[in-house]
Amino acid sequence: MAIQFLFFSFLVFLFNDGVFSYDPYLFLTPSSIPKAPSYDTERQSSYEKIVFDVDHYGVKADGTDNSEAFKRAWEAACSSTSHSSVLLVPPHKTYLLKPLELQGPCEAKNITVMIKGNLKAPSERADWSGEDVNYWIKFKNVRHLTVKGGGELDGSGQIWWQNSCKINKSAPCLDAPTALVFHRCEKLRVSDLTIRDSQKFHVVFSKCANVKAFHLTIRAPQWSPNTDGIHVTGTQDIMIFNCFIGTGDDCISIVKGSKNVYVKDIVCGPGHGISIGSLGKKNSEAHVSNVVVEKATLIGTTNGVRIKTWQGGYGYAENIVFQDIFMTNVSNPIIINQHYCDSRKPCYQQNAAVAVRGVRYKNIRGTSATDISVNFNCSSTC
Ligand SMILES: *[C@@H]1O[C@H](CO)[C@@H](O)[C@H](O)[C@H]1NC(C)=O
Ligand SMILES: *[C@@H]1O[C@H](CO)[C@@H](O)[C@H](O)[C@H]1NC(C)=O
Ligand SMILES: *[C@@H]1O[C@H](CO)[C@@H](O)[C@H](O)[C@H]1NC(C)=O
Ligand SMILES: CC(=O)N[C@H]1CO[C@H](CO)[C@@H](O)[C@@H]1O
Repeated sequence: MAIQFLFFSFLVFLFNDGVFSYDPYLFLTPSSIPKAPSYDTERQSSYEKIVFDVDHYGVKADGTDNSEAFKRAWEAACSSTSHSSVLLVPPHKTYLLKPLELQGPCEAKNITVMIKGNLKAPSERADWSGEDVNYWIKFKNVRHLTVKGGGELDGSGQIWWQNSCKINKSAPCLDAPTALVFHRCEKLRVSDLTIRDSQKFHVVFSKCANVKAFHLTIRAPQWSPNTDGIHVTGTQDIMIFNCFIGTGDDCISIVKGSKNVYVKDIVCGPGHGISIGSLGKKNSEAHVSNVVVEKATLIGTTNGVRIKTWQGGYGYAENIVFQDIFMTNVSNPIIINQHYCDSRKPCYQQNAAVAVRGVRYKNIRGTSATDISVNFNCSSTC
């Protein structure tokens, strides 16, 4: 069943004194509205640039692990005193990489990781034994970092999905790696890459600031568990634009500690849609504010634009704008769920909740796969 719907401009105000308004920016001060993306990040600089080609650091193309060679190349690029240092992964080759952490701070003022070739994760979970299972490739504490190049990162996630407790109901619930993690990176640009079949989330921005992520293609099968496309946590001033994301979980998820998040021109599906949350798990505190999602197209996703909170948390999600969004056959086009519960044990009734306030929906249209297109499932105290 496809139900036509069209919403033009309405504002939801929960957990507050029922103030209604039609001014889209009433709750956003001009400085809090993330700026529209500018496309001039590619400007050539006339500064000195030194290229470190991983092929010169002992890589093997025989299908064995190359992470040690990549680490040596990274150390050379990172400690270079040049203005601009480039770590090059040459085209037309596939490099097998075990879990790899590339750390700053770097001497080089600007560092570019130019991934022209393909990177492939091991297909055995044993390659993570004794390693941190939270990532496959991780950048940590790097400033002025650019990662781009047109190449592909393949997480070889099948073995992890099969053994996920969401797929195999008798398996224990264990963690799985995120394909590409950026932790505490500032002035970060990530673009022109394909990331597919991640073990868990595809790309995570954690405690980063000043980020642009664009021209990314992210793909995993619809049934793959927890394979969020882009996950934003504890990150401020981030723009995500011009991306194609189709996975088994949220296209984009924005969670606690994130502020000034601007999402534009996203094509999403299959998957669980664009999500703020989940927030407040295990009675935790969460704050998310100033989020704009605009010009998105969602196709066949289980949710469209969603805010999800667990019972019992505290904090808030506020100043959120969803506008100019088109959906086709989406099961829950507009949803706020304050009874979110994604655990094996049932969640019990609690009164506390993360407050949801100042949410604006404008010009959202398309078809719903169910006969409910707007679902506000509020906490018992709203
Ligand atoms: C499911 O998990 C159980 C417990 O870990 C394991 O014994 C079994 O082989 C798994 N089944 C499949 C189909 O992987
Ligand atoms: C619409 O979505 C429903 C539920 O996800 C699915 O069963 C159905 O095949 C979809 N219809 C079309 C035309 O894609
Ligand atoms: C709201 O969420 C609760 C808990 O998940 C569920 O039992 C209830 O059916 C939901 N209500 C609506 C209207 O979806
Ligand atoms: C192109 C680029 O990222 N340039 C930066 C290099 O580093 C200096 C100093 O850290 C920045 O001011 C530039 O913007």
